[in-house]
Amino acid sequence: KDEAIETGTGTGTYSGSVTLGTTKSGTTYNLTDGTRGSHKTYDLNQGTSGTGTLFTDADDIWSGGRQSAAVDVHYGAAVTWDFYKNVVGRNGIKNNGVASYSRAHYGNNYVNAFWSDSCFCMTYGDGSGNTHPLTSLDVAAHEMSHGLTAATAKLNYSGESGGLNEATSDIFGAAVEFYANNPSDPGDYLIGEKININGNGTPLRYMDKPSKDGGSKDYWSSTLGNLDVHYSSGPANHFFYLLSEGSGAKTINGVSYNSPTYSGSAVTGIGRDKAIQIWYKALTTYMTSTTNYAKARTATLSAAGALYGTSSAEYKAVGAAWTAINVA
Ligand code: ASN
Ligand code: ZN
Ligand code: CA
Repeated sequence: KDEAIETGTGTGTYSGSVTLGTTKSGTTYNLTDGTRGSHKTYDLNQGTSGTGTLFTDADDIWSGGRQSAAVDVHYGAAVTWDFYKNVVGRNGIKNNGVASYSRAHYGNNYVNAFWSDSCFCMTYGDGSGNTHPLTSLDVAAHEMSHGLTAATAKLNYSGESGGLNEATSDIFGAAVEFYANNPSDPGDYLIGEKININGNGTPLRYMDKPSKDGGSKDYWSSTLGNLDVHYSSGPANHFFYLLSEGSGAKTINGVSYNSPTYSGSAVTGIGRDKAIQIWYKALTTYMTSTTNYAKARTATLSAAGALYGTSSAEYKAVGAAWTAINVA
C-alpha cells in the first residue's frame, strides 16, 4: 500500500536532536527512510534472530525509552549513506541504491554491534553495566562499512587482510563522524569514545597512536597477522591518521593527538578529505581478498597516482605515511 515519504525528528542517546527519514502509512509513521533506499530500523526487543518489529510512532517525534537507540542507528545509517553518496559518489553499500537495514536491542546485556553478510544488515546491543548502548555514529558507520568492504575488496577477515578490513571500518567510522559535524558527537580519530566500553571513559581505539588501547600495534611487523583483527588494524589506522594529519601534536575539535613515526622522522599530512578519497579508491579498485600491508601500500599508491598523479605531493605523502608505520 502507499506510503508517504516524511521527515521526522528525534533525540538519540548520542546523536542529540536530529532529523529522520520516515514514511507514513495510514496514521502511523514508520522508521523507514523513504529517501535512502527505504532503510528500515527494527526493534529486536531482546531477541537474537529475525527482524522483530519495525519501529513505529504516532507523531513522528522519536525519543525516549526504546526509541533512543533506534534514533541513533537510523540516523547513523542515513549519515553513512549520505557520506557514501556525497563524498565518494556511491549509491548505497552495493552502489545499486538498495539499503541495508538495522536491528536495535539485540539480546540481553549484549556488549557489541555487528554487520552480517547473511542478512545484509547491522545489529546493535544495549551494552551492560557501565557500558552504554553500542549505537554511536562511529560504531554505526564502522558496521555499515563492513558491508562496503564485503561488496568491494572482500578483504579476508583474518591475518593482515583482516586488520585492513577492520581498519577500513574504523577509517570510514571516523570519516563519517567528521562528515556529520554533529555538535553532540564531534568528529575525532577515536573509535567508540561515547560508549564507555572500558568503564573508565576511554575509547575503544585510537588512530593517532593505536597502542594506547593496550593491544593494538602502532607499526607493522612480520607477526602482525597473528593478532586479532581489531588489533592488527592498528598500523593501518595509524597510516590513515598520519596521511591525514601528519605526525606530532595536534588538537582537533578539542581532542589532543600526538602521533609517532617508526623512524622518529616527522611526516606531513595531506588532509582528511584527500586521504579518504585515496583509501576509498584503493579499497574499491585495487585491493582484493588477500591484500596484506605491503599490497595495501601499493594499492594506495596506485589510487593516489590515479587521483593526483605520480609526481604529486599526495603520492609522495602516501609513501611517507606507509614508511612511517614500517611498511617501506
Ligand atoms: N563490532 C565488531 C566488529 O565490527 C564485531 C566483530 O568482532 N565482528 O568488528
Ligand atoms: Zn569491525
Ligand atoms: Ca569517534
